[in-house]
Parts: sequence; C-alpha cells; structure tokens
Amino acid sequence: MRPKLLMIVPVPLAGLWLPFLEKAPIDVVVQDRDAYAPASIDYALSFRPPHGLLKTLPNLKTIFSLGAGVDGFLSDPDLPKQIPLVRFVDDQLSTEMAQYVVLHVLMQHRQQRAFDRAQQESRWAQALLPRKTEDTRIGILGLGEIGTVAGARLRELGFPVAGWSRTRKTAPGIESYAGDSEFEAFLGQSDFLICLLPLTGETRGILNARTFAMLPQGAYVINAARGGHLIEDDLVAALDSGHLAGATLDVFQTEPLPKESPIWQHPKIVATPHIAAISDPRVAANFVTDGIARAERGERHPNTVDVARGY
Ligand code: NDP
Ligand code: OXD
Repeated sequence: MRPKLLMIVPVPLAGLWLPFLEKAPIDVVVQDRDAYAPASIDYALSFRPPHGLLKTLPNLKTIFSLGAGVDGFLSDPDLPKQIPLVRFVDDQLSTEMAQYVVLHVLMQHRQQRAFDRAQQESRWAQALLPRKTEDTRIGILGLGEIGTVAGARLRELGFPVAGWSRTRKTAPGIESYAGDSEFEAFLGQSDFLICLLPLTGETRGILNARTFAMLPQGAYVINAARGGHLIEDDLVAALDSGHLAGATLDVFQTEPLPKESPIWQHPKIVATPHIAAISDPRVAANFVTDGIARAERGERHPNTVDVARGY
C-alpha cells in the first residue's frame, strides 16, 4: 500500500506543491478539498494546522513542517507529541533569509531611506556619510541554521558580528555569547539587533522595553523570526523616545498586520509581509518525499524537532 500524505494547507498553496508531490510513490489528499478517512492518513504536512486536527489522525507516522519554524504546531494543546515532527531546513531558505538581513542592515547602514527622501526633494545630500563598517557591531539572536549564514554574510562585508544562543558556538569570525548570563553583555555591544530565534516559551516577548534599554543609543532592530518575539508597543515607544534609530519587521503579532496598526505608517519602521524567505515548493516537496522514504525505512530524520525544548 502506498503511504498517504494529508496536506493541511490552503488549497491554492497545495496547488503549488502537488505537481512535485504527485511524482512520488505516495497518495496525496488535500484537507480542504478531498474526502479522506482519518485512519488512512500516514503523514501530514502543514505550517499552522488548525488546533486539534492532528490528534484526529490515529495512524500518523510523521508530521512535516513546511516552514523552518514549528511554533504553529507546538501551540496546539492537542498536538500528538509522540509523533515525530520534522521541520524544513534548506540552504536556499537560509540564503534568502541572509539576503533579507543583509539588505536591511545595508539600507540602514548606508542611509538609503534618507537618500530616497533627498531624491524626492531633488536635494544633493552628499554630507550624509555612513558610519564606519568596522565600528558598526552586529548582534544576532539565534545562531542556528539561519543565524549562522546571515552572520557569515555580514562578516564578509566587514561588520564585527556576535551571536547569542543557548549553547556556545565556534563559527569562524563570529563572537559567541551563550545563555541568559551573557544576554546583557551581548545586547550592550549590538548596534544592530537581528532576531532569528525560534518562538518558544523562553523567547516569546524577548524583544521588549528592557531589552531595548540595554542596546546602545541609536541601535536598529530587525525581526525576521516571529511576531511573538516582539512587544510591538515597546518597540514603538523606544523608537518614539529616540533611543532606537529604526526597525525592520517581517513578522507580526497578528498576520496579516491589521490595517489600523500604527506600524504601517511609522516613519522609523520598514514593514514587509512575512516574505523574508519562502519555502520553495520543488525543494520542499523533495524534502517531504525523502522524509517519507526515511520514515518507511524506520530512520529517525535529522531535522526532528525536540518538542520539549520547543525547536
Ligand atoms: P534553528 O533551530 O536552527 O536555530 C535556533 C537558534 O536559536 C539556535 O542557535 C538556538 O541555540 C537559539 N535559541 C533557541 N532558544 C534559545 C534561548 N532560549 N536562548 C538563546 N538561544 C536560543 O532555527 P533556524 O535558524 O532554522 O530558524 C530560526 C527561525 O527563523 C525559525 O524558528 C522561524 O521562526 C524563523 N524563520 C522566519 C522566516 C521568515 O520568512 N520570516 C523563514 C524561515 C524561518 P542553540 O544553537 O544553542 O540550540
Ligand atoms: C518559516 C517561515 O518558518 O516561513 O519557514 O516563517
């Protein structure tokens, strides 16, 4: 019998994946489109499944996350925790995330928004000089798959780079700060603070007034991880007080960002609609079919999430 995969994603999104998945020796059903018997499902694929749905599948062998972050699964109080949860890890995804981070560091570092304004006013703003790169210190929260790549790219551009993680790291050219006891020292030397952490019980709300107060005057914040990391009102207050110079946000407490949010119009915020990196359907379909083959052979997948740790 061919393994059966349930796609728990909006039908248009499923349509992008199906041409690749259907080439594999598996049967695919789309939750919002096809009838299926819950007991017939062997594998599930999703990003933010409706709470309670996964527990209705009694013969599930593995759950695949089509994103790198798995907070959309772990927030389900009925998640069947004994079933392996495997997350998407991909070099191309890390590269795109690094591009996003580099773009927004450079936009701020090279004062591109000020030059945009000057151009609109036909003003020759040659006095706007960038700060020295070697004096502009980058701090990356989370030195995992993505943080390490972003750090390496920024290092290549000449920025001093440090990272903060739970465990000590030895990435070349990146200064490692580890654990809560080194958090304040790490923040104190971060002219740019870039959040690339997973959203867990420990990291929720980590971008808050206290954290911002520990950053150097004029620091810039980039959050490309999850909206739950940021207390949005604290950010707006730190920007309005002049302590922070600006922020780039790709992720928000509520997505899509509500029309009435002050973030849209804030002059010191650059906002993008959760597009820092998008999982490529061809690569990700391959990841799922390979993952199913591994599971059928009884192998533990290397990207299996530590559910107790939260990432
Ligand atoms: P990884 O799991 O590879 O890395 C996570 C890093 O965070 C690790 O270095 C880990 O430390 C550190 N960390 C976790 N908890 C803590 C803590 N309590 N204190 C200190 N450090 C901690 O994740 P990825 O790099 O693959 O992805 C990071 C996040 O990026 C995802 O969870 C997702 O939310 C987000 N993302 C956003 C996208 C977008 O389009 N905006 C696209 C893709 C991902 P240690 O190494 O010591 O375990
Ligand atoms: C992810 C995302 O976690 O797209 O991959 O946010």
